[in-house]
Amino acid sequence: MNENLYILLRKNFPKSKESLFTTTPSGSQIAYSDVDNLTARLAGALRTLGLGHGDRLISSVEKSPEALLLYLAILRLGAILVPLNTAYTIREFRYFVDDIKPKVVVVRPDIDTEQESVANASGAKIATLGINNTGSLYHLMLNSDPIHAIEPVKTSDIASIIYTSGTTGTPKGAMLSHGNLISNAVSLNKIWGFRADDVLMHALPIFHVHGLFVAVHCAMLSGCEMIYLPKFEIDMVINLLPSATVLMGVPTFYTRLLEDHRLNEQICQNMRLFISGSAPLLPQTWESFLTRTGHKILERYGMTETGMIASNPLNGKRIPGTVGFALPDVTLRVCNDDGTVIPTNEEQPGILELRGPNVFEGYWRKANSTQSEFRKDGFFISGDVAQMASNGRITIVGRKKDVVISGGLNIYPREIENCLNQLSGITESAVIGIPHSDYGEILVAIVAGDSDLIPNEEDIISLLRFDLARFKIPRRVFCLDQLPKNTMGKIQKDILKNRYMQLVSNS
Ligand code: MCA
Ligand code: AMP
Repeated sequence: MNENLYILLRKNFPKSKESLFTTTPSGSQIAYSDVDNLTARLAGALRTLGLGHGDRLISSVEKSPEALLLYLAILRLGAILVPLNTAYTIREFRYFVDDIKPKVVVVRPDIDTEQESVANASGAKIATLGINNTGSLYHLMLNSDPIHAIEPVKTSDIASIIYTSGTTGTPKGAMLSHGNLISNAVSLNKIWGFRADDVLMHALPIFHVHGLFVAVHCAMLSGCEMIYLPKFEIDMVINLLPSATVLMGVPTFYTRLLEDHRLNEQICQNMRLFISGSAPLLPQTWESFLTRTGHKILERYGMTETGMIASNPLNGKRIPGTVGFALPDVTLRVCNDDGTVIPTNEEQPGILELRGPNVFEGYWRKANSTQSEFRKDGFFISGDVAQMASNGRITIVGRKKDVVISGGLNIYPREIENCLNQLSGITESAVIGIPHSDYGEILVAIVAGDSDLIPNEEDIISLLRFDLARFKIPRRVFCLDQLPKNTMGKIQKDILKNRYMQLVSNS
């Protein structure tokens, strides 16, 4: 079925003029009846900037309803959205611009001159977009002819490229097609029972699959309202929870809610569903949430490259510590490292592999990386270690890949180690994840080398901040004479984890 995702979303807009698409805590509202017109006008503005079918647009803007309309306008044109975390440093921003070669770059109205010169050097057109209709894109929209036609696309045409850091330390752009996004959206909307009278509390960032696709598509396919928050801010969430029916979040949302004495059954009385994903939800968080609110959090599992893969059931048993069953159309198997399938009745842990219409089209300009993550029969190798029960229920028991998940953000140690190894005196480093009650895991770095030359902890952290977004900065840096290694010369991160666990946890 060749269909532009926007057409599918639009088919489900409610007919009533009053039905709201987004409301914000500051009181701004967008009605579904205005979305088509607004996005047609934004598409006109983007076309004036030269954006067309298959062209890439990088957006590095604050979360706002306007930024969501930008996404929809890009879909309409058959162009490709590449959303970036605004926390990225200029070094990171330059990498993405060089890799993507965008036709248009959209940044905040208070654009810094470094970003401007990076975008200029790439030959891209620059526009700005802020909250409350600020920025040059809005003015362009007022002066451009709307484009009402919707670009026909093929199922495999790319709608968005989302960066995910790589185990090599180099971020890779996962190309997600209209077909990928449609299949996942339709499945999730159905299995989670979304309906027109739902009100989704949207507190996630919109530069990841979770906030941009999983949450937004579920809401739009049922034509329901979103309480659209700039970020997860506990007072705002607690105050608005009584007006919501669904919350989608990372485990940190739930641990922060539990830390707040105002969380109780009463403020959740209109809620029908709490969904968690992007990182493991601890069973004790699940139990405490049930005790405090009477709600069983529904945990699901996914990846940038695949969208959602498995989910606990809406009706049926939600088991803490498990991520439920494969989504419709998704085939899962658990394999040994060499790809041989472990029979389900053995219930042995192995690498989870999957196939389905949700699986991405490959990494942008990285054909070799793409090839190495697929089996010959088309199964994608997730890198997560899972166990499948004989009824198909999946438990994620670990990760084969060296990644730390902090507050739902995936951080690849190699990227930070590469930066550390360039600092004076440091000959080798290891970045590890230490369990943390708020973020799930936090980063700790251990460096070794010439102790006379190695900068002190504070200086190392300051130096890293030039290169890395702040969420990638280790909380602590320790210096050793030597890092522990096995007989093959590989750094033994498990030994380091055990050693620093007690010292650092929750500091
Ligand atoms: C912010 N900081 C972090 C994180 N977020 N540090 C580590 N891990 C984080 N996740 C740092 C900031 O740089 C800042 O550092 C300080 O913490 C406070 O920043 P603030 O903005 O106040 O952050 P926060 O309120 O603590 O935010 C935590 C958060 C947020 C609410 C958990 O990170 C969040 O919304 N995470 C969701 C991420 C997400 O959507 N993940 C989905 C991707 P300093 O003080 O040094 O400046 S995975 C995905 O899409 C797949 C498909 C899936 O399965 O869902
Ligand atoms: P990302 O690469 O940012 O898309 O993150 C995807 C990774 O997050 C997966 O490969 C898992 O390691 C992890 N993940 C997502 N959801 C869950 C979950 N419910 N439980 C455990 N890990 C999860």
